[in-house]
Amino acid sequence: MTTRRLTLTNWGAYEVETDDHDITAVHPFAKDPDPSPIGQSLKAVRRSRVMRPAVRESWYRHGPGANNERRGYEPFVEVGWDVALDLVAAEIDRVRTEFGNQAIFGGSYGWASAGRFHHALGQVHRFLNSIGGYTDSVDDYSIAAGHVITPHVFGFSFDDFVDEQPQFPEIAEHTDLVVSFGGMPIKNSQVSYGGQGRHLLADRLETCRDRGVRFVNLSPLREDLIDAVDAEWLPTRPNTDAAVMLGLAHSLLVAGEHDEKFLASRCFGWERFRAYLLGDMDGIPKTAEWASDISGVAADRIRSLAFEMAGARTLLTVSWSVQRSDHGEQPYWAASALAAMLGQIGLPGGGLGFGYGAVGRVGQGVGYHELPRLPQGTNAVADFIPVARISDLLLRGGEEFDYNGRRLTYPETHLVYWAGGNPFHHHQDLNRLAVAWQRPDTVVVHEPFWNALARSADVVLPATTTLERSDVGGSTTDDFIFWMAQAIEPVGDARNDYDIFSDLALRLGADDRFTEGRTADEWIEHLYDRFRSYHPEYPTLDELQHNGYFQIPEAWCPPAVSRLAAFAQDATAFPLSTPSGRIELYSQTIEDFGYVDCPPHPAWLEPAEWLGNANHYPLHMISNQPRTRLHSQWDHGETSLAAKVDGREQIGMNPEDAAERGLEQGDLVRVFNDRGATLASVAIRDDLIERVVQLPTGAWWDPVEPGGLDRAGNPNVLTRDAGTSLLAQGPTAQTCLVQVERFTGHSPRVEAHDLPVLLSE
Ligand SMILES: Nc1nc2c(c(=O)[nH]1)N[C@H]1C(S)=C(S)[C@@H](COP(=O)(O)OP(=O)(O)OC[C@H]3O[C@@H](n4cnc5c(=O)[nH]c(N)nc54)[C@H](O)[C@@H]3O)O[C@H]1N2
Ligand SMILES: Nc1nc2c(c(=O)[nH]1)N[C@H]1C(S)=C(S)[C@@H](COP(=O)(O)OP(=O)(O)OC[C@H]3O[C@@H](n4cnc5c(=O)[nH]c(N)nc54)[C@H](O)[C@@H]3O)O[C@H]1N2
Ligand SMILES: [Mo]
Repeated sequence: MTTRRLTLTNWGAYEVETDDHDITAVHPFAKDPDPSPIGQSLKAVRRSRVMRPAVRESWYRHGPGANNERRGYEPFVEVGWDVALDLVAAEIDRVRTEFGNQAIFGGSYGWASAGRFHHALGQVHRFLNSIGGYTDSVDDYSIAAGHVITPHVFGFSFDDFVDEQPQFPEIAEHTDLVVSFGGMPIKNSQVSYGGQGRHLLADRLETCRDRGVRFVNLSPLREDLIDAVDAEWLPTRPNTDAAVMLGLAHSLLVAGEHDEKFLASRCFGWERFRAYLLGDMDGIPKTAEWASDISGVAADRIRSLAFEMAGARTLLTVSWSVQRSDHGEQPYWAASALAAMLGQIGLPGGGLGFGYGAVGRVGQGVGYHELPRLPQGTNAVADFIPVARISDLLLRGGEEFDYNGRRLTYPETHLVYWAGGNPFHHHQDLNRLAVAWQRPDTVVVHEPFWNALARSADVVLPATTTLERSDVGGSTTDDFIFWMAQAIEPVGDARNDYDIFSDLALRLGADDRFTEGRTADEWIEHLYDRFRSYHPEYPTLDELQHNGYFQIPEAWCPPAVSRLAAFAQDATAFPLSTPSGRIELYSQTIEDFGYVDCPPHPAWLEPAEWLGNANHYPLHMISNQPRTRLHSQWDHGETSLAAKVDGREQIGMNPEDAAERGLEQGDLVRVFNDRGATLASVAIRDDLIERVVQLPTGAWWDPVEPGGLDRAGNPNVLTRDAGTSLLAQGPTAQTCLVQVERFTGHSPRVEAHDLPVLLSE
């Protein structure tokens, strides 16, 4: 007999069809007009699974710290749950007693799975808080530089900025011209943190086009803005956006097309920024010609575009990827200054917005609403790292570092605990991470799958996937709430993160604090009932379970009110929370930090690696988000595998660059630089500018030996591990030069999805 049950993923809702045992089909949620193909990969739920708790052989036989250099390359001993939990509890207790809780790194960054209760990050943080605390991480890989620079410029948080920026219905109605740096990739909007009921971006963009909105796409890749909007593509060299923005700003200034009144009444530091544009300080006027030399965009087009922007209701958009680069704070600040010069910030459909298309919720027009939430407790440890400083933390314990005006110290780390993220996916310079990873005494990981993170652990505890448990699902800026019904029994001996932590908390004397006496199902009921006691208009849990989902009426989550609109109307009554009360085009605060790599006004700073200094490694690699998966999740599923060639990723390459190397479609190539090398299959594409190659993220890291060739096409063996600046310390994956050559050796089989060698006790 087959049964269909509704579930929710970070890329949308699906009905999962099962027979008595297996998933037989996956059907997109009927209300979703544009479902993501990634859902089909859920059928691989039994592949590459961690079936039983497993302990790295040397660690098992000789204890913490034994042969750490073999992490990632050793067999595992499979053990029973009691043995594994005793080992982990004893090790946590040893580390916290001998070194203190700051010696436990539990930042555990990652996307995990949808679900309000069974969310691995919420679970691991609550657990570590209950046992005395841990060193945490702040910001994220998505938008770290944006998080840190936005409050300096606008006086409120980046997340609020994104919620309050013009939404698509408003853009369709009011905007004439959208000038987009980095585009609005539809494939990216398929994903949303916590999941969403409907995918609407393609439809929203088409509505804009039908209403006559004109789109300009400044990006190295044409497909970043869909053809359906008839966008004008201005091919732009990677990491040169700040220069183009400055060239546009200079063009406005010298033509007198800037809004003096807005700059005088709504901005602070215009004189300083103006002097920089004119070259008063460095002798370099930031002319359209200057910007053209750097970016490759024609000077005439920069000038004419500036005038078009001044003459129309213009929305400037900047993708999140643009700030994931060396000095990534600058393009965001420069865009803010350019929008200020146009004087349209706060006007309907005008001004500036970040990350339309980055994830589904951006610009969707659905306001914030509450959802059940697992309390996290409080962390007794004050130490933290900016999230992308993980290798530095492990390599430089005891050393000081700078972050947003603070001088902090990396604690010494003895134990790393990870649940719900994959640093061997997300971090840059994986060969460096692998060296840093040898430092701690112990690494504990909860994972459903034998990916590179699980292989690089000492103790792997098998976790269930969404399909193996029930939960309430939804995200606070989507208009659906789901009952995520368990579809299959747990695979192997997998357990829910919550149940694993409950048993550990019991062993560590924190049972009451962690569980408060509730089972997982009791928690879900408790959290939902408490949520509903404030919102009696929502369905009961029984009703939700019965109907599968609930669509929240529009009136219950009105779009956020724009503070910038109020400020634009009356700057005295509604000042911004910046030191000046205005938009800061110059920041005394940042000046006082005295950072050599973050000037006090928007500026163009040459990136560490870009086409302007590509001597040794001549190609700029864009490692963007994969169309066929969420990061590294379900890399072993059918949607992901279908886009690979011989099990490895395809690298996009311009026909000229391919011809220069004698390469043809499907050829096997080695992509390399000083940091590492990986294999990929050539995909020739003419929608990519010359000297730029594109290798999506997410292939499970598959090195032949420590520090050696990666077989699967993981771009993070090539990317550089350095912060955007001392201000944000954000990741800079998009600042990366490489070389590509034909691989002439014997083509090694990709082993990424194989199981490690498993021994019995
Ligand atoms: N080169 C390059 N690198 C990048 C980026 C880039 O643009 N270029 N982008 C960066 C960005 S923006 C991000 S957000 C990061 C993403 O990096 P991550 O969020 O770390 O990547 P995921 O692959 O989503 O990792 C989630 C892990 O959680 C596991 N998991 C899923 N559900 C559960 C569960 O219920 N319990 C447990 N215990 N585990 C579970 C999955 O199997 C998977 O291993 O990558 C970053 N890395
Ligand atoms: N299908 C799918 N969707 C996803 C994800 C996924 O894993 N899979 N991950 C989600 C996550 S966690 C995040 S944070 C968002 C990220 O959203 P983004 O950061 O917007 O995504 P990317 O795909 O990294 O980059 C988008 C485009 O930016 C362009 N670009 C790169 N560097 C530059 C530059 O220097 N200048 C200009 N002008 N353009 C540049 C590239 O051509 C690239 O295709 O995506 C989300 N959406
Ligand atoms: Mo992200």
